Amino acid sequence: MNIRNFSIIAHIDHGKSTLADRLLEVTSTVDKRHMKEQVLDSMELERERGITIKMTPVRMNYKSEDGKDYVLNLIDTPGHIDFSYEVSRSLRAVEGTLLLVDSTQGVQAQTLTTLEMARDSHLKIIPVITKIDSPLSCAEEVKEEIIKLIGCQKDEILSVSGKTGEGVKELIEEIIKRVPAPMAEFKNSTSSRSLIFDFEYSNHQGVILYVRCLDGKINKGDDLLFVQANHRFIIREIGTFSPEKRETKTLEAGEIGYIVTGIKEPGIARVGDTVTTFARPLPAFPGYSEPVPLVFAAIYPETQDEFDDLRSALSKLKLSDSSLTFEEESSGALGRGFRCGFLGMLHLEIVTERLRREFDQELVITSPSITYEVTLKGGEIEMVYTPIHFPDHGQYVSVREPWISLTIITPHTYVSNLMQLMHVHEGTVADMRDWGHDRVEMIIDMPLRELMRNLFDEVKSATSGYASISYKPGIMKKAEVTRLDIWIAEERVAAFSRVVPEYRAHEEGDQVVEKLEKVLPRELFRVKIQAYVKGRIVASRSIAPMKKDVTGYMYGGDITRKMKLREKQKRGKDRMQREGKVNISHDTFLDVMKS
Ligand SMILES: Nc1nc2c(ncn2[C@@H]2O[C@H](COP(=O)(O)OP(=O)(O)OP(=O)(O)O)[C@@H](O)[C@H]2O)c(=O)[nH]1
Ligand SMILES: [Mg+2]
Repeated sequence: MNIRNFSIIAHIDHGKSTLADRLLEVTSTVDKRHMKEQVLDSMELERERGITIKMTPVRMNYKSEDGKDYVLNLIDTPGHIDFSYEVSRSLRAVEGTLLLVDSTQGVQAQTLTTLEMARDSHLKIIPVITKIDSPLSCAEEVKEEIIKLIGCQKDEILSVSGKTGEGVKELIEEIIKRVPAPMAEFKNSTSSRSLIFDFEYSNHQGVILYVRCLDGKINKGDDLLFVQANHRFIIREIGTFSPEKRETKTLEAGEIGYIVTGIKEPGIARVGDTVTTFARPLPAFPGYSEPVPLVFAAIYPETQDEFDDLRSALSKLKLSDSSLTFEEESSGALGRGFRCGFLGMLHLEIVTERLRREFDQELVITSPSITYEVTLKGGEIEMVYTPIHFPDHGQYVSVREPWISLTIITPHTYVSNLMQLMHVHEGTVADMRDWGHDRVEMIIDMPLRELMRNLFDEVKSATSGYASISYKPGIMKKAEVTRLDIWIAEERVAAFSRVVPEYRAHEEGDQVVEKLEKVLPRELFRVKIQAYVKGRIVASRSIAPMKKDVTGYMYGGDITRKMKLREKQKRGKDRMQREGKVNISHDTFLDVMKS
């Protein structure tokens, strides 16, 4: 079998999934009736938002110009930085990658990050420019940028249009020529070995592994072993992606496909683990580095009865999103919940949305936070992941926080705007590089927490949308931060606590309190909203009570009944004032979190 495995990597929206559509069309993998735009983006959220969230493998058959039959395995990847763990995993399953650059946009920040990943994986990189049909296409200039970036010859850069299909056939011929055929390490081995690069969960079939077969052959009924997990299972079904699952008899070294394991318990299958013949195991293939969560938020069920459901939902979701991490935690006010780690704010949003839609979970989510390393008075060092657990003022001596290295690519005109913006976010410019054609790359060091203060949107508006951003984790540095607490009706709402820079504590307190005053519904009693920092009130407002005439629906003169009702209402009010239970709706929570 002649096999070529490759992925498509690019900055967000540069046209990966659209190019994949044309590849599927030219190879008659998806017939006209089933073709739609970005057909590989099959998740509801992907279609709604027009972005790719998960990588998708698909197998295509192709007869080359010289009459040979090929099997082409393509993996489409997401472009958003929050999903770059998907990209890195896809790269280990293939021998080559298309570095796609939108010819109307040129090289962007994520072009650089994904290229770095492809280089680290020692893949054959094929530079391709796309959207050449567009009147805004600057093909020649963009080619020069690519030459500067990867040091290739001009005629190595291929040109395509995902819209018209121009250049797509030539592209496939080049993929066949340039991407090396897969090579098994253990030739003629009677054992098999496959790398797990992804998986999913089905209630009916259990865990379904997405694998790249590295050595030997696998068949239905084979007795396999997860090397790391040291767990044995029998293959229930194997197959390939077309793009929907299609059962096959065998998978051979070099092929990409799926394995149905029937395993229902979470925690056994892990991406990066190797599955091999149980009786004659081959050594584990080097796995993946664990994803590094940058943003943390605690997720609590709406009522404690739903705690187990939430745990099961998270475990299942992790089976289709291996970058999600979670751990049980509890907070006095909110009860038992989970501390979850995300790769970024969009990742957080997608996970909570999926929990809601796919698992019917109503959630309480705490303010997203980063990790702080707190040195307590006694000298112990504690990693604090949620503001709820950030110690009180006076209990710690110092705090350190993670920084990031930010890459921004922008036209020259916006550099001064960006410098100002970076200053506001405590960023310092570490390096600048000229890309020619009026574009500059800026490398900026910045505290990670600033990224969550709407930085992406602010950069977009400071540059009229012309800049692109990417980032990677940096080192830990000393931080001057403190915990800001919100009290509503004399009760601390733990979920609203946040860790803020000391110099901004006042301002942030004001903002949250003001926001809450706007969004909280009126109650039957006066509701005080206060922000506390280091035991002092830094901001305070109150919402006037609503006058609800509980007797309104009664006519006539039964005065005693009216009196009774009023009495009851008064008692209720007293109780509410005392207990201060204000019902904060889910939407209000999200609204305040986002601000
Ligand atoms: N004119 C033109 N538009 C294109 C072409 N390819 C893609 N587009 C448009 O560009 C936008 C983004 O296309 P996608 O294919 O979703 O881009 P992507 O790289 O898969 O995006 P992510 O997966 O979210 O990173 C869509 O509006 C497409 O219609 C092309 O060749 N020409
Ligand atoms: Mg896409």
